[in-house]
Amino acid sequence: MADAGMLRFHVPEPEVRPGGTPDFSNVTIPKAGSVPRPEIDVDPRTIRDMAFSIIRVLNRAGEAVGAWSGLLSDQELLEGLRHMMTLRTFDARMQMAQRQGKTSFYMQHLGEEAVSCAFRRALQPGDMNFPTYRQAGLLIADGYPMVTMMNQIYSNEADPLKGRQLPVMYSSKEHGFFSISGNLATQYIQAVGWAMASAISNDSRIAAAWIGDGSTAESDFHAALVFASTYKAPVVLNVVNNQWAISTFQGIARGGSGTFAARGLGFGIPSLRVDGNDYLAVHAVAKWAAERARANFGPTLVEYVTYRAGAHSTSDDPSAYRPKAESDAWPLGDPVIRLKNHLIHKGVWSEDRHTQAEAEILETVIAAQKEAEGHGTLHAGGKPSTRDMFEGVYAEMPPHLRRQRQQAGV
Ligand SMILES: Cc1ncc(C[n+]2csc(CCOP(=O)(O)OP(=O)(O)O)c2C)c(N)n1
Ligand SMILES: [Mg+2]
Repeated sequence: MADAGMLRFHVPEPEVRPGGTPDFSNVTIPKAGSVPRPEIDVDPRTIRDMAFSIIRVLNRAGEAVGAWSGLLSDQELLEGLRHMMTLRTFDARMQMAQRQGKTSFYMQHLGEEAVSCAFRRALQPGDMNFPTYRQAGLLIADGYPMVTMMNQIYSNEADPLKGRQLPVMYSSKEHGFFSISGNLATQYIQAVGWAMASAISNDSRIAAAWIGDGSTAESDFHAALVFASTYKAPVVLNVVNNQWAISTFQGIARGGSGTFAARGLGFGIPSLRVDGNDYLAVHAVAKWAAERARANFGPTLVEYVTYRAGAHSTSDDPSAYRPKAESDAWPLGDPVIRLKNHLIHKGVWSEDRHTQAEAEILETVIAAQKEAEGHGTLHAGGKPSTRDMFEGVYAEMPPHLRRQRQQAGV
């Protein structure tokens, strides 16, 4: 018997601190192709071990292997590579625009591009995502205009949200992208509710909920799992485990649980883990989960194992809380390089074509940026009108806002 009488308070500690040597020896990585692909009507009790493994398709040699491979054509994979490269370039330009004072704030996806870009491909028109701020790939991969995204980031006169949302909090019903809520984890209850409504009205559209590792500690996450499992809601429950929640390491939110995916097991929800930096694996698992939802088998919880290579946002400096070279040590590599190598291995891509594509994409992003800046930036050019601040939110404006609008003279 240990320490009878003396209680100790437990706080999970990260493996390393700034100045230390990055250490991911606790991340067990199964071989690509080693995890079987069950039928979509599988009894969840028989696949519990999948919540502790990692589904991977791309191996170190750049080959696609195993039961989860073979779903996408070369053309689709080349398109996927372009989506991820576009998102990365878009991020780099907008990050720079923030430093130049053209917007107040930006959040990038560096290292996580495969998750949202590949997921989008598993959905159908009319399906609805309830995203966080780190899934802009859902829009890029669905052909949403970059200029419109930039207009939102600049809060300029062409911003469809008219400056009422924080930069990067896009919204597009047509592209299945529900208005982003800054209050994290609300996405889960909203998505499950939307999915239940879709089932109640005998519709065919499914929902996708999005949450980060840190935000799973919110009670909304757990409440959503209760409803999703009880009513077998047609929803894909995505957990993006990028190892960090601003400066808090994933072990705090995960606590004593083996994995985030394992949270789903107590609810009887099939729960899988997937290599989030493997475009093919992300797509295959997303498709499996979407098919389950569409066939009335209910929710699937998917944990994407990835790494946030950049800062949390333009307001964050990760050198204060993690070793500088930690992202280089991340064992699942870089999603863009891995898909590029796969396509080169298949003989449908080359280093030269990649370099050329990078230049073309940069040119397209710069052209979009010029167009958006023609509509204004944070401190220059066109702005939404003061009147916009009062409109489009309430069906009937409350008296105190009516008074404020009068005071503002609009
Ligand atoms: C309910 C709520 N609590 C706190 C915050 C402040 N906040 C913004 S981002 C963030 C970290 C979230 O980390 P994670 O869920 O892992 O997502 P990631 O940023 O890594 O994608 C926090 C605490 C918030 N936006 N909403
Ligand atoms: Mg996180």
